[in-house]
Amino acid sequence: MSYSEKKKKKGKLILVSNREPYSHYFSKGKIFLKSTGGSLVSVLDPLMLKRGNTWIAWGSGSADFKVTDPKHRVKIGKDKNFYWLRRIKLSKKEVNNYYVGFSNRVIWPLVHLMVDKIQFNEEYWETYKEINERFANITVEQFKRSDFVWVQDYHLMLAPQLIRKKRKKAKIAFFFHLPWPPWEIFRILPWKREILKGILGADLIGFHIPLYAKNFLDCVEKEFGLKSKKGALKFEGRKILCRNFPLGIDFEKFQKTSESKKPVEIEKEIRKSLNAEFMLLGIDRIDYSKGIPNKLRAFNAFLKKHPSFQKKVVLVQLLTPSRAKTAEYKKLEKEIDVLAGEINGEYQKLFWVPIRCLDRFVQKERLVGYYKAADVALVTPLIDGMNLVAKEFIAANSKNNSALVLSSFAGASEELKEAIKVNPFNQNEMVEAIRKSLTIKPVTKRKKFKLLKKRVEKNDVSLWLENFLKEWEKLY
Ligand code: ADQ
Repeated sequence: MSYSEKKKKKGKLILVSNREPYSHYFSKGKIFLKSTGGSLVSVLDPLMLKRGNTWIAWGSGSADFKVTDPKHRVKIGKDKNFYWLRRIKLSKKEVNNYYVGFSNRVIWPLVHLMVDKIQFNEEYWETYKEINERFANITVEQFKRSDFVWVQDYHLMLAPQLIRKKRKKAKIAFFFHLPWPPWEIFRILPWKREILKGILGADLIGFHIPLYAKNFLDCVEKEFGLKSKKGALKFEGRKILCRNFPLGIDFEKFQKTSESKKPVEIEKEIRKSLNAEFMLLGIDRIDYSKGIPNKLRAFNAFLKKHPSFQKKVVLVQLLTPSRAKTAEYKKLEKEIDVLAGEINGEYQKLFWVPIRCLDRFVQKERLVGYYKAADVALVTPLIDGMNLVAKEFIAANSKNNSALVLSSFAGASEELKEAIKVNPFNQNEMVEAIRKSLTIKPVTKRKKFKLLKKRVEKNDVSLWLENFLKEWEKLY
């Protein structure tokens, strides 16, 4: 029996997140249900089926409110194993201000240290407050005394405190999926105090790595003059614990998928279509934090510096459309397109195209097929909270014969010690890392890969969950 099962009787769980685990949508006049996917949903969904009360989230699917009851709820699961998905309706304007605006145009660039990209806007902030209030009120409506309330991520940083105001004794936790910036950056936010207070409404605050937890505690100290000891501090008479919980992936699922028939066929099909000895792979959402132009420029410089690799190596770059298709993202999409076009124009030969950009979301089996087909994964974000692509790539390669080039500025870099580390801003280092990844001795490569795999397997998403719940339940 797992830890969470043993503790099941201790109280039910209310999850509060911007994104819903399932959405209903119309297609050809019919209504379909789809999982919104991701490692997090795949681990939180079974947990919720076992001990969930309600999952509160924005109902973003086109048919979401066609299937809900009068209380905007839809039942997920059946018999004893079920939970309610309580959907929150947001108007177009609210989505634009709270989600596209405050979350993605203010907080996202701020925590990714790109201050010149922040679009400060009072209306975004006002709506962010309103929507957090709405999430908090609905949580309180669903709340029973023994419930545990777990708020997720940067869209809902005010919610813990707003819930606390109405339910003083509630057991509240918060997990932040992005990097937390140093005080020198954070302090420019006009609403810094309210945001910190909001998060401090939780009893347990989780980050991916120690650096982010340290930065957060430093901000709290600078803003409120509160000192912490081993991650613990007192705020408004309550004890709060702040710690790191590095998120992992569902290792077993990736490994199993990678050994099944379809990904193996897809792997062969991809390799055949490339007509090259080596395949480099990039998989990123189209976002400036992912450093895609830097990667393409480095590949260009690599081909220039090491012409013997021309006609031998292809970079396959999968691009996932980002959360909100804003003008900034469209600009980046164009930049990537132009860059790839220029590089291809310069080097392309008969039967060899150096860069292939594929702008689409692919199904899991195809994604694993790409991971398997690659000799090297180039995971080179300028900064990233964790980066799950690096971990998925490791789990999906059953032959242990690939190499991972990883940005030192991805949270995953702390754990994945055997990867070839790079500073994505340093082009020479990037070029050298690509060369190294393609020429590394097979024995060394295998040895390093096996070590990486061990880590990803051990620190998988269930361990993350187990550790988080254990720490949280210990507080009461
Ligand atoms: P993201 O910025 O979305 O997440 P990441 O952790 O890499 O970044 O997760 C991306 C996910 O999307 C992966 O599971 C990947 O498989 C999938 N994906 C990407 N492109 C795809 C494609 N073309 N087709 C199908 N699937 C695709 C944020 C933070 C990260 C943090 C996570 C989790 O920015 O730093 O790791 O949350 O906390």
